[in-house]
Amino acid sequence: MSQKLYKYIREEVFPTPFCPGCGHGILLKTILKAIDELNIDIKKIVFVSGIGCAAWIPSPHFKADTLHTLHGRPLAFATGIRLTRSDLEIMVISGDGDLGAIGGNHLIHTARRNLKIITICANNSIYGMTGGQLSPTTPKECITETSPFGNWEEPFDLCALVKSCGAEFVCRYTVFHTKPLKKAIKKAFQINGFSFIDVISPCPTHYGRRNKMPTLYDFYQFIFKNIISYEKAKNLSKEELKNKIIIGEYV
Ligand SMILES: Cc1ncc(C[n+]2csc(CCOP(=O)(O)OP(=O)(O)O)c2C)c(N)n1
Ligand SMILES: [Mg+2]
Repeated sequence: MSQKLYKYIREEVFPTPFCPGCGHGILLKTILKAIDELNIDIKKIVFVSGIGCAAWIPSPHFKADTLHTLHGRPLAFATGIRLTRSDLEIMVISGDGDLGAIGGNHLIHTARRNLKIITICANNSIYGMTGGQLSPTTPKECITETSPFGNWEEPFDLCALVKSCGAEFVCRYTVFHTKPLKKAIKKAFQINGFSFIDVISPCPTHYGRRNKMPTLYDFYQFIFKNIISYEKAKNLSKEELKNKIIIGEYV
């Protein structure tokens, strides 16, 4: 982390709770970089998170107002803030399980209402904090704690879901795409509606270890072998898109 960003961090929380190779730390830095480059006073942003490793990105790390809420409920809290404080920016940062599973209803209805809330999903395709159970974004056939013979469920494309509900700005990048990711976070601050940024973030400890990708480098290779742009993906069949990671702007 560059010295410049230390002013946004509660130094007493280091070393971080993240495991070696976890992508959530890269996302943490990219969010702070975007805020720093926009010159926004971090005290004018309320960060809201649910429960999970991803929820630890803002709280306890950010030296700002943070609400560490109930599992699945950050968007409900964020809605309350939006209705009462139009002067503040609101950024929800949480996991694929928190936003897509237990919080799935809040996600679709906040997108439908198109409230001005920036939502960043740190998507590691697993319930990381609780030991690696499958989540709604776990790819088919992946081994998890609760699918030892492979996941047979179709995963959710959270971007497609949120887009269909009426969100204003929807995109996906990975933690290996820090430049477009930072640009997207900066853009989200200019959007006068609901923004959803899905960020593919490796979890070597629970996801990688069980799926022959025990290091961050393994994920790096896997991701660059399987990424495809949203524009190209539009013309491909469901079969051709199997296990592909679609990146870019959906809306
Ligand atoms: C009501 C409730 N149900 C279940 C849990 C247990 N729980 C805590 S975090 C979590 C999953 C977190 O997964 P995700 O949101 O993807 O975050 P990650 O840890 O993967 O970053 C679960 C099931 C809880 N805390 N509260
Ligand atoms: Mg997760």
